[in-house]
Amino acid sequence: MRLRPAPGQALGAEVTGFELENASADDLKTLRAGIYEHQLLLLKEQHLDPAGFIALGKALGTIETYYEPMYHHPEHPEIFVSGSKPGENFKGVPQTGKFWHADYSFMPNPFGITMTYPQIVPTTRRGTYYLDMAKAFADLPESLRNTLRGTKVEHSARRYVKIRPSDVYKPMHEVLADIERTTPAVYHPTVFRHPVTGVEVLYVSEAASFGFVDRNGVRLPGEILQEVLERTGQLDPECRDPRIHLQTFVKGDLLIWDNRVLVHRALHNPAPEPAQSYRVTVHDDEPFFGVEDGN
Ligand code: 7UC
Ligand code: FE
Repeated sequence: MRLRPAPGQALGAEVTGFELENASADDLKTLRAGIYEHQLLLLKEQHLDPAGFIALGKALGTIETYYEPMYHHPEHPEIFVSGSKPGENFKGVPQTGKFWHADYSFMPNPFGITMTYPQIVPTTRRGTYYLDMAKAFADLPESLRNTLRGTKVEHSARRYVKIRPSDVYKPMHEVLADIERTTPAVYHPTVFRHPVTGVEVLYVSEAASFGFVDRNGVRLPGEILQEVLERTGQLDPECRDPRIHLQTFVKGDLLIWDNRVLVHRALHNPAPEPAQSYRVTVHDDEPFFGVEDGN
């Protein structure tokens, strides 16, 4: 097994020669450490069946099964299926994650690690954009960093939850009320220290963040959220900020990333080309929010 930082890239490392069946305890240790050191790992030439992909998740921690069954693989609910495969009797949800977000940030207890394993890779325009929110925080003006430290940020799924087949013909207000019941808004630390690397992470995304609340429960002006999103490069639909990394992949690639520090955004081919990706998400052994920065 070999782990090499991606040359000339802002983040990421490539892992070759990793085989789960033959991995030693040391290999798994290297893999786990690599997630936090490089934020994004690209494992080459993987040949895992669904059970093997789940086994890899279990080797990294405790699997979180997605709360909405519409995404579940029919035989393996631990696998979230994005996209669909023609001719198969199950379909995943097409065009997932086309917005800046951290997975499960709208939940009370998000997971630290996301893995995706593309099964059908379209020929063009398919990849995932990544942005390091520790670096983005460090780049903010000192006064803005001080304003954000010690605040909470409201996260909700409400903007991007997808209509389910069972929602058809329902009045909109019922669909919206159901979203608030199933995934009530949560208030997370806006800035926390990563439990492994110790860096300060800015936990804000365009898709899920709805504003900041100070220590006394007073809401900060909405313009502050706009400024933070603007300065971190999340408002440009073309994703031109030089800090944004576009990860492309070929069949056999398996991506593992640090879901605390990276926000990501899927790039989907708008053409109705077959595309399918499996996802397994994992709680590592560390508290998600590490130590909250109260200064
Ligand atoms: O369909 C989707 O884009 C799924 C998204 C709303 N949630 C992914 C997650 O884990 O947060
Ligand atoms: Fe995602």
